[in-house]
Amino acid sequence: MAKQDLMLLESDERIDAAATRLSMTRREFLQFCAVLATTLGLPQGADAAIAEAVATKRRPSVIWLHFQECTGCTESLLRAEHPTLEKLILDVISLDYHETLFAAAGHQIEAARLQAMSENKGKYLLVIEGAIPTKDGGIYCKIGGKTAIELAKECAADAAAVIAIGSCASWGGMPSTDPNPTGASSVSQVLGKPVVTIPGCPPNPYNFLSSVVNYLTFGSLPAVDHLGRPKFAYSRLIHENCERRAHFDAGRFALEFGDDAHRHGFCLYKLGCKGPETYANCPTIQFGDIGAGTWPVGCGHPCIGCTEQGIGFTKPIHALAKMKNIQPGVFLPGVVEQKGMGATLGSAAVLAAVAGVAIGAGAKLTRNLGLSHKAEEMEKAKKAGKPSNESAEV
Ligand code: FSX
Ligand code: SF4
Ligand code: F3S
Repeated sequence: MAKQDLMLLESDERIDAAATRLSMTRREFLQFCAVLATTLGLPQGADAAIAEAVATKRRPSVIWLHFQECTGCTESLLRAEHPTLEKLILDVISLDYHETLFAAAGHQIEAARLQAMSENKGKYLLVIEGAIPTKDGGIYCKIGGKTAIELAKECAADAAAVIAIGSCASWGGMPSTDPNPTGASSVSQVLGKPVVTIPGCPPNPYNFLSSVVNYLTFGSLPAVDHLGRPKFAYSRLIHENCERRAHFDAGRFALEFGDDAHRHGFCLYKLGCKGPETYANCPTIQFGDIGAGTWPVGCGHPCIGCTEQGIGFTKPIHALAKMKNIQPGVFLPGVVEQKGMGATLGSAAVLAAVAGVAIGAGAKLTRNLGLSHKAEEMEKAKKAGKPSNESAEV
């Protein structure tokens, strides 16, 4: 659709009705559709298609199962500061089974699940929150007398698509942490086939909403990477879009929580930030709808890599991240000598990277992180009045 189509929809009664249903003005509703289209990385015109789909299409039935987890995924959907998000999610899907949100319990809720599954055979979306314990026949998580393994397989059999929401369902997450006493496994391991995964502990609710809106509008879930993660949300390292990246490039690091550098908003790499090895859109999409800076690094805490298997809940919080991509940010900061030797050394490495010797520069950058650390140690020693005859070189 062309751009003016979205404007034409402004006078469409169906859009008015959808906006009223969502307690939004028509303009807010259309803006929201434009934001979703942008989030999904869709071409021009997709905003109009999304608006029409949300306003007119039959909402897909969703069966939502809970296994080994903390219910944070559901909480993050429902506890958005801005009430619209939760409303939207519950408006674009027909939530036909959800253990924590349903007033019904026991036989009633089991009957609701079976009814929704048979009425929407082959068409419903199955969303699984939580890991699946597989040790000892799966006895560590049972609902209505059935193990999580049995329930997942039964519900997946006639589903149009399966979404594993949260890191627990995506790759085992926190319950699978060593020594993994219950054999907590991912949905795809248990089903023996790939599923769409939306990792994060909790995941960003917009990534779920955008995936479902994609399904509603185009009849399929968004394109995914080799781990089943929607590419629109997980194709960039956190480090690539981090608001503190300029400090990283200039070698300005916080060394302790609460030190001057930390209070100045410098890079958290040396406090163990896993942004350089974690794929997610946290810095761009942020959390909670309450303005800039509302994501872990924005709030002053290093990223723990909660979306990334092998990093979150696995690698110690203070361990340094591996540099997966040494490309510098587009906007290089000016190098300020008074920021200390670390600044000069780190920045020199970045300049080497710009020069295009990718592998060599990568090695150099990593080496220089060490050197800048050395330089900081030397500065500390100098301040403490201890003699040091070491010289740092690039
Ligand atoms: Fe909790 Fe969800 Fe973490 Fe897991 O999110 S927020 S433990 S990813 O399954 O409820
Ligand atoms: Fe941001 Fe962390 Fe990268 Fe520093 S290391 S720029 S805090 S993502
Ligand atoms: Fe998780 Fe890191 Fe984002 S801790 S929420 S992946 S910033």
